[in-house]
Amino acid sequence: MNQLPKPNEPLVTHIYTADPSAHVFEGKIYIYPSHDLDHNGPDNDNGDQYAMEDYHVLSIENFESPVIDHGQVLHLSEIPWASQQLWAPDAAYKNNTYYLFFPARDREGVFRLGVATASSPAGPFTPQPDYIPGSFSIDPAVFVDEDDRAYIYFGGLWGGQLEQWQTGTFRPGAEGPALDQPALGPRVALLSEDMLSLQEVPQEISIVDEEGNPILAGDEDRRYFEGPWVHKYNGYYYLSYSTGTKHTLVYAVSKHPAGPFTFKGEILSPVIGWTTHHSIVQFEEKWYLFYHDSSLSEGVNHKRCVKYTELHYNPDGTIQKIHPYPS
Ligand code: FUB
Repeated sequence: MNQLPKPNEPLVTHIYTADPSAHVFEGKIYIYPSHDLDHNGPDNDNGDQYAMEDYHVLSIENFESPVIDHGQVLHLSEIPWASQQLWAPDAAYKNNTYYLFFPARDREGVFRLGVATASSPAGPFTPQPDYIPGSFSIDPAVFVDEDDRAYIYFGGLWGGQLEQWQTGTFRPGAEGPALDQPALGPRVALLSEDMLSLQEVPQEISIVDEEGNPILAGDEDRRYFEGPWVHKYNGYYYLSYSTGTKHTLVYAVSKHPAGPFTFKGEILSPVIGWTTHHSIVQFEEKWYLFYHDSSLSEGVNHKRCVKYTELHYNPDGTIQKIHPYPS
């Protein structure tokens, strides 16, 4: 029987995978990635090359066991409102149900967030007939807090259309803030008890520096681009995300799930390929970072591979920076 690949190596090689959202469900680690298509079409800043059409679920029993691919758990053709591009998903468990949250373009080409349900973490997932009302942009990440409240974080620049939602309604072609103005933040909203709708209008999250000044749009080393993930450690909420143009993962912390979050530093230095996108999960006593790069395709931006590595905290709660290509 195959063993788990080593840290910083592709988790699977029979398909291209990206955007891994890892969770511990039923004592195992389940990974909900995007499934990249193996095509040779054009590559642009709108992200047209990310033309994904379905989702697979991966799982590992522990860090010594092989990866199981549970196969296709949801296809674009089963989602009545979606027209294309099944981008980064996440999963959550509540009400004895597993929920898969995912972005896709609707019939007008606008990114929305959908939800599908299953009785098993390995799916298959049954989509709701329409997208979540009031949802927009990409990269949903759902955090269920200790009090059982579930928050959905989302948003991405450029092809993810967040700039076009600054006023709360969709303004095609709208640009982001000037470089000396506060950067756009991810959005957060409380989910309804049944996890199928938003309980409130999404709020913008503020990310500030140690002096409380907002991170500016021109500060590409620190400003939010896409791929939010929230986890809790020692009573603090950690918001981690991708800087996009700098190809790094960074994080900020807060005492409150909706922030403001104080910027802390880099988690992962630049990867091979344009995007990286991640999740952070505790399994038994250790913490792990799941992320992706394009090493499996030798650098093709939309043919990515999911990887993992151990993540360590310093005594003051800061995260030790990880190098994706240790020598
Ligand atoms: O996988 C498509 C998009 O690329 C995701 O939604 C982004 O986070 C980036 O990884």
